[in-house]
Amino acid sequence: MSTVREVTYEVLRKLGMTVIFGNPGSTELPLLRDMPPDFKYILGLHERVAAGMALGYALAKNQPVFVNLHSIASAGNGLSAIVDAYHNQTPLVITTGQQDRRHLLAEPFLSGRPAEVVRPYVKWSYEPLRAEDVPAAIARGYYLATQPPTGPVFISIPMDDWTHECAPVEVRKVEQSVLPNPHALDEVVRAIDASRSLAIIVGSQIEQDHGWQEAIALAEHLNADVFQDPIPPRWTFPRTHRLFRGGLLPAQQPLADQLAPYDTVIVLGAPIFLYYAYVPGNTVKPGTQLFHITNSSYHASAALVGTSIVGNTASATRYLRARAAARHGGNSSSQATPLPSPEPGYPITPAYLFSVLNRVMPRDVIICEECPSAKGDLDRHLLLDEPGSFYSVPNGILGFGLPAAVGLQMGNPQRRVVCPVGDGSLQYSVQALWSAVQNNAEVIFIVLRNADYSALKGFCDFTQVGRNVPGMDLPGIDAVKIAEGYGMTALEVERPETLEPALREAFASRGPRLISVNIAKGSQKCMGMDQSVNPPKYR
Ligand SMILES: Cc1ncc(C[n+]2csc(CCOP(=O)(O)OP(=O)(O)O)c2C)c(N)n1
Repeated sequence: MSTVREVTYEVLRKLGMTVIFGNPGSTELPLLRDMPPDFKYILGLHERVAAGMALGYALAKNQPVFVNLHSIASAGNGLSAIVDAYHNQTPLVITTGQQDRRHLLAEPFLSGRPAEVVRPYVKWSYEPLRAEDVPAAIARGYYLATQPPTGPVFISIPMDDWTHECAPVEVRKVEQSVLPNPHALDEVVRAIDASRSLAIIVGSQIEQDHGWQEAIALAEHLNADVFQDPIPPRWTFPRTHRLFRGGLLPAQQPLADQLAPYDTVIVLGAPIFLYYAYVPGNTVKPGTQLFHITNSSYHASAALVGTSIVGNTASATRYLRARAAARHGGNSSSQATPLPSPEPGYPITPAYLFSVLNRVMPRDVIICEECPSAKGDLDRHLLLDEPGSFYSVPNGILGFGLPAAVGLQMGNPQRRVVCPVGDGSLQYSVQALWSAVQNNAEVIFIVLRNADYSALKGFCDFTQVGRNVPGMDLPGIDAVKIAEGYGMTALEVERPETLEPALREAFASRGPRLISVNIAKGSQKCMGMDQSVNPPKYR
């Protein structure tokens, strides 16, 4: 008879989860000992990093990834990455060790209730009742994680379970695609055909559902204006496409104002809507018809207005294109005007940094972004047209960027990953630099060093909180020395004329590296919004 441990490795192998991201402790050692040679263990020096790299790897591969954390200790430390995976709809099968069942009642050292701690942010949280249920629970977790809306699951495993005898577990095929109801889509077709001005809002599920080409084909067929959803976790439409109109603002009234010219709006694969600042108003102008096509019944239930249709977004898009009449002549007077080139002033501005990066980067580069006050400049200046080009996180927890970039690079060795990261954001998962070096993940980390929390200062101005707030400045942090301490090649850029050579040299070289760019402090805007949107006042 095999053991729980042996059957588990067999299940993981059959499910294609042979890369394990983790941080070990005593409660995991009975699993990790003598790991089969076809498995690879990727160590994260902090659980936020281990689970965060797994998240990036799963995003790159578009398939579930196995994570092995350490007891309640890791469940806490890794929680923010689990929340990221939840909001990014990323399938992860996360396990932690638990103390030996035989004395759990006495609450020994390292025992805890990790399954309860993470429960709100996973699709399933479980501690098997019997040791021999462990492999089947992992398989069940996999099936749940891959069911739209995809997301993380969590299993806590007592450390004595691995040596128990266990029968083999059959790995099943579970087909997860859910087709949207054609009758509901026919209503959208009728609305499109009757509409005089049409907008399509694209969201991250288009990539999850492999619908990139379908979204372009639909937009071209309908000559519709296309907007990216607010605070997007992915870019899901070519940035230089003639129909692309940019991103939506993350607040009610400003967003409704952007969509005011349209009588019909179709949201494809995004929530309705992700807001940040509270600027009350309409979701869309009264009278505008809104249709919401989503693979997430959760998003459908949370939408503020409109008709939601749940199902695979790529199938829905194909259906609409096949049935709606082609439209000629765009709606829009809002043809994008070319951006003026930012000046190479001193200190370097984020806009200049990104305009130079856009000039020198390969067109298939992958951007993994975490630069709060410079988000808008990045959005305007990086013009990428390939699928899978942009990753961020739609929940505002800092620490996503570095580990996700490493995981994305490991899962995409043929495309270079660039991680523009704020000097504050860098500190929330800085140990990922070590993992990049150890795994030769060739990420180019670009630190935007403005020596403060500019986004927060911007928010203070935006909402009239005032600037008399503690904890806003970050003097005395040398990202170059930190990176070098982890074994990474790093350099500082101070003058605008040295920026382009530094970036060119980074792209020409192999291996990970960090470029710390001293930049001007952020503006008074908040995610692209200024005082004209009538922001809330917290004073
Ligand atoms: C884990 C976490 N802690 C704190 C915050 C609050 N926060 C939002 S933006 C920000 C500043 C980030 O600084 P930096 O990365 O240097 O970017 P900048 O604001 O300077 O552009 C902070 C601290 C957060 N979002 N997440």
